[in-house]
Amino acid sequence: MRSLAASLVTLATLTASLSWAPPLGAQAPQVPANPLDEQLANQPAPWIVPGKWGPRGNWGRWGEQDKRGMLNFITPEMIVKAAGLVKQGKVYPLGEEMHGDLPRFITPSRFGVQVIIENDGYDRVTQPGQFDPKRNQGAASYTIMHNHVGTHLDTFAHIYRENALYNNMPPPKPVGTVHGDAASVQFMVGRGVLLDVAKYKGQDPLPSNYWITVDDLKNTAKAEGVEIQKGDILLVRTGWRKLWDQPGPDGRADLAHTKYLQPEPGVGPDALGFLNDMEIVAIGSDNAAVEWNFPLQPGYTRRAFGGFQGLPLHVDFIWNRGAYIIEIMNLDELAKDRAYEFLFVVAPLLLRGGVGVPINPIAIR
Ligand code: UVW
Repeated sequence: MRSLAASLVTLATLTASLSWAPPLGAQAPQVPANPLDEQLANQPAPWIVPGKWGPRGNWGRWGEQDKRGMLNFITPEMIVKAAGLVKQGKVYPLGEEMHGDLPRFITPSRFGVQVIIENDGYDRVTQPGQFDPKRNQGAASYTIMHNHVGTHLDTFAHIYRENALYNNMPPPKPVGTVHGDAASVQFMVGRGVLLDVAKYKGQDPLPSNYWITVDDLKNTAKAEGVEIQKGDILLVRTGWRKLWDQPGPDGRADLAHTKYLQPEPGVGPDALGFLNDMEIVAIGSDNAAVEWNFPLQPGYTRRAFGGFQGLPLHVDFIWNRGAYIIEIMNLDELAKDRAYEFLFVVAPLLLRGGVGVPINPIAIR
């Protein structure tokens, strides 16, 4: 009985990991290299090139105790300038609604959000169906939620190497993580720029596993008549979010979200140098991981940076540069209005120990 339970746990763990990890070699024939990936094969990974301020890219740039990384780059003057983009008073919520079947990856271990109404709440003071005019009625709820579902911010504790987070902070532990957590972010306010690559390429959504090149980013900005500036928060639209609710081949609801859970279009690692030069503080997208080849195409072996098999944009942004990643955004209204630059605001839940945090970013113009 015990060994049956152990096997079931192993099977469940294996199923969970297979939903995004490369399948075992025997099951997945090798896939030829993407030529863009091959071109970067002999380039050093950005995080192994010594930084200007310390042993890594931005480590030490804002002092040894700093927990906010690139957010320090945005000065009060830059916020005043970004606020000057507000001309119409139009506000765009960029978060997905949170519910039991919200977009997410790494299923089934990442379940939907469960909101539970407490069952001994205010209504207990009256009998069911009765109303006491001398009292109010009310309710309260609690929530069970994975922190990396729906629209969420990845904090520094999410990705680390060599047993240290960005800025040499200690890695997260089950209780008492206070480094690189959601509470350390405090706020994110600055100039936001939407790069609607799906519109620029005339394919909405972009094809599965499409590599968004650095030229795609620059050319999209040019086509939109907007300039990418130092310290920006860049939002890259792929159009992929609409696939979450696509019906199955029989035209009925696809509860497995088969189309969404394919390798998604995303930003290729050739863009990392440019994003670093432009001091990009955060990058967000309407896909699951912002970057190219997530989930990893079955049978694919990565070539860039000497065959690094992790997520290069995640390592460079979060670990090396102390920059932020926002995933599963809803950028459709902004795109519809061709709103390409705006004041961007995130006030994350100050969740101590939260490695990720669901957010509803706001664009205002
Ligand atoms: C990745 O970082 C790939 O995604 P998430 O934040 O959902 O774990």
